[in-house]
Amino acid sequence: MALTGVLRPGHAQLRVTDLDAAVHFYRDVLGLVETGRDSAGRVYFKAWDERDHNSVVLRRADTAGIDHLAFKVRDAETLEKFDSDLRSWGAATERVPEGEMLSTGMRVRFAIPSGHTIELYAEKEAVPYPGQLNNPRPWIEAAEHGIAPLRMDHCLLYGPQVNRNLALFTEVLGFYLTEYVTLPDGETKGALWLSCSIKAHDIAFVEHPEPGRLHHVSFLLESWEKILRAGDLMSMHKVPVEIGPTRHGITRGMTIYGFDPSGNRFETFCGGLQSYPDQAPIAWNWEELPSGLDYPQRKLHETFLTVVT
Ligand code: M3P
Ligand code: FE
Repeated sequence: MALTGVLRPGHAQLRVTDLDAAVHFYRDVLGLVETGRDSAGRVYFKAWDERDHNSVVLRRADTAGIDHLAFKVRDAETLEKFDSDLRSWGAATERVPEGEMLSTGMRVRFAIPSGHTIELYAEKEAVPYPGQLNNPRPWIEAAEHGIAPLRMDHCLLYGPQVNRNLALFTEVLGFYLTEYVTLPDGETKGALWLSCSIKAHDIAFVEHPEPGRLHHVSFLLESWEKILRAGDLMSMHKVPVEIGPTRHGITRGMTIYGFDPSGNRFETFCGGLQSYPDQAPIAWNWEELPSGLDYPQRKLHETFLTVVT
């Protein structure tokens, strides 16, 4: 088996200011499947085609944003090894016991230099839909409810010291750099796309003075047609759309960005490059950032660099 270590982004716990409005958005407009509510009032969702119990967890709070992004690792032994490697690197880890989140095993929690909380875990209950693992249909009725992405795919996080994040993710967690943007000095990396798989990215960072900010959580769709359908649904439900439908130069993905009712940005996207760890990362010059973001329009949408939660 080639894929070891960190497997994928597993779940994002988001803060929302109005839980009912958020549940309506994530369930009925985005089309995630609600899988549970816990005694702390958190609401759990998965995408219809995901197998594990949850990939988006909503918590009511006074400000929007991301509490933590968690990655699933291969097994318990791998989790122990990462815990000790993180400590050796100088990251203070703590353990969140099994059961603190529904259907989720023990998590190793740590802060990264950009001020975000990252977690690793090895266990999450699989809850496949009937027939998913035996002669499955290509889609089920739930795949037509709302935008209905296949999975939660990646997050873009804004904060300081992204080059220290780069060191942590590559030296300790086994990620590799797929693309980056250099600042006007032509050297310093100001935006980074990192993969732990063959995806164009599993996490990305942009240098930003305020720590711990969420730029977007992204959800995978199957095709450009599904992106256009998502745009129709966003308009039907008066979801504020920021950019798109268009194509990124960076990653080559096709995309729409919009905002949930609390102001957290989300992305629905499809396609994009596949990556391998032996390939040199793709560099983008600062002046080309507009085409990196929106290739057809070559437009640096100002809100993209300034609006975060
Ligand atoms: C994505 C993505 C920029 C491109 C962002 C790309 C900052 O969000 O999913 O590929 O130019
Ligand atoms: Fe994205």
